[in-house]
Amino acid sequence: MMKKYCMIFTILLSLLLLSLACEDNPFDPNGWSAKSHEGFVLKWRVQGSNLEAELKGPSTGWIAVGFAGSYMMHDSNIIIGYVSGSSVSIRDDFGIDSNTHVSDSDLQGGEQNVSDKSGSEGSGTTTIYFTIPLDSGDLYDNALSEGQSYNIVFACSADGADNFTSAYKTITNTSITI
Ligand SMILES: [Ca+2]
Ligand SMILES: [Ca+2]
Repeated sequence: MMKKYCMIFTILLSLLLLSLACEDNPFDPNGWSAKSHEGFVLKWRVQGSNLEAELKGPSTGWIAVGFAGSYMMHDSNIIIGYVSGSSVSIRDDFGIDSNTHVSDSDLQGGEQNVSDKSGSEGSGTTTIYFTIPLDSGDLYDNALSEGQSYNIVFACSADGADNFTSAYKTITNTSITI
């Protein structure tokens, strides 16, 4: 009997260690995965042909995540947002070089493809929620496929920079599997 309990305990412990070892969290019952990196936390899940996302970053100014670019912001589909009082502003951008992002609306043929926008501000942090198509067809959004790994950029401004234009304070690359 004791041996049986030992075995169950060992299996449970192994499962726990296995789940801790995975950078994403495949055991979330609602299908959410998460990535923490240098003060940023990105949560995401595929819903039909869309990607639902929540981004928390270490600034009360703007925060941003860029999907499937090359180095830093370059060629990334960037979603940037800030919260000012009760107003939440979130924009669909594109990284035209490693540290410059432009609204898709200002690029030829580009358009805004971010929906279900909301957000909140905490002590030293901002959180934004949004939905983007996995494949918008826009040249300035990068098509994503479930199960594939992508380069990700996280960036944020200094505290209080409630706009889309201030310089970044932090920028960092990582990767996720959609
Ligand atoms: Ca777009
Ligand atoms: Ca874009």
